[in-house]
Amino acid sequence: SGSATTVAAAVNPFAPQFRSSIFLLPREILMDAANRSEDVEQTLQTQVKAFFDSAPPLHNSHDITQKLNQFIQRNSSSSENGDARRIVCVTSGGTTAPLEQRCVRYVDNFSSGHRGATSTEYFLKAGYAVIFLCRRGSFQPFCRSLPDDPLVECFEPTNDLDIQVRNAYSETVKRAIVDHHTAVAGGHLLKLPFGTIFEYLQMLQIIAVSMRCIGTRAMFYLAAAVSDYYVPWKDMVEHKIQSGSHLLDVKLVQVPKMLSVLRENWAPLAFCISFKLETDSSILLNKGNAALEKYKMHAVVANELSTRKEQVVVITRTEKITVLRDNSESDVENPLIKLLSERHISYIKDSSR
Ligand code: 9Z3
Repeated sequence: SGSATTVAAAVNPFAPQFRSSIFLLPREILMDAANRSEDVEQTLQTQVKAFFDSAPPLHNSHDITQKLNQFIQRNSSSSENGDARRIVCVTSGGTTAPLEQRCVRYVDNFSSGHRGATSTEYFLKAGYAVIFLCRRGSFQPFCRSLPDDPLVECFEPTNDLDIQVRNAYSETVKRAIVDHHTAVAGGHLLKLPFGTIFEYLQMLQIIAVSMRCIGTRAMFYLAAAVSDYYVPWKDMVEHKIQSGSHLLDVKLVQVPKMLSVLRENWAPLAFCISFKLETDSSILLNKGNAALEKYKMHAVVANELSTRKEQVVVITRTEKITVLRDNSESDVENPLIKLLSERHISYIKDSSR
């Protein structure tokens, strides 16, 4: 029928009425796509500039840069086996987006910091030096088996009002203090705390730029839960928002996607791993794949909120590997860090060919 012919023609680009456009179409599409990706790139650059221009400057950036340079230098001289250490920046905990400049209220992102703290311990075990960029007050390496209120629960006064470790905690406390001291005093662990999204992204940039000099020996393991939206500093009210109206009208702007900036500009040779968190497992792998493509990560670790301590999926361009913890006593981070460390070694070797 007539209408059937029309449909066939519409889907058949070789039909006579489409012939003239057949040769134009691919080039037009390409040009259009190129222009669009240039536009997207420009928009991103503009958003990134606006973000950093509007951010309240870090008050201790000089001190942070100095600590970083010393740390990187110390871990770049050859060890006993002749190799310089690999260095990983582990980000951990959630960033906050303040609603007031003199901040009383903020939007928070869920993350206890357990993943980052535990991973840091296994990275140190695997021979890495670790820059631990963590949310102030979140879980810390070597301290995760201590009770919530360690000072009053682990210690007790003696009869002459000295302090001693309670028997039940003596092994846990000793191990935490010795392991932590070994890592920090040995110069293999540098802890840098953040609170807001402004602090986090400025610090991540300083770290990435400082790590550029070690090339492929650098790894980024981005486990922090980073705000998607923020109030630009210049649009933020100075004082505490007063209650009174039943509608709080705050305009949140999208945080520019810094993962691509990290990969392309800040640390182009580093091995980069980002995390994808979802609560709906049916969309998790697709979202993980999309992040891998979009941000050109070397691997994406996909996890679902309720099972995140038992299993994760590592997605790379060629593989999808489910990583499970061995048993309820062990950590999924143990096999995960082993796998990522191996992949990092291969990446360094392949890049030096
Ligand atoms: C993660 O997915 C982490 O594994 C968790 C760890 C935050 C779930 P905990 O700290 O939990 O042990 O309690 N981190 C990334 C979360 C995130 O916000 N990812 C963004 C996204 O999924 C990309 S940067 O869109």
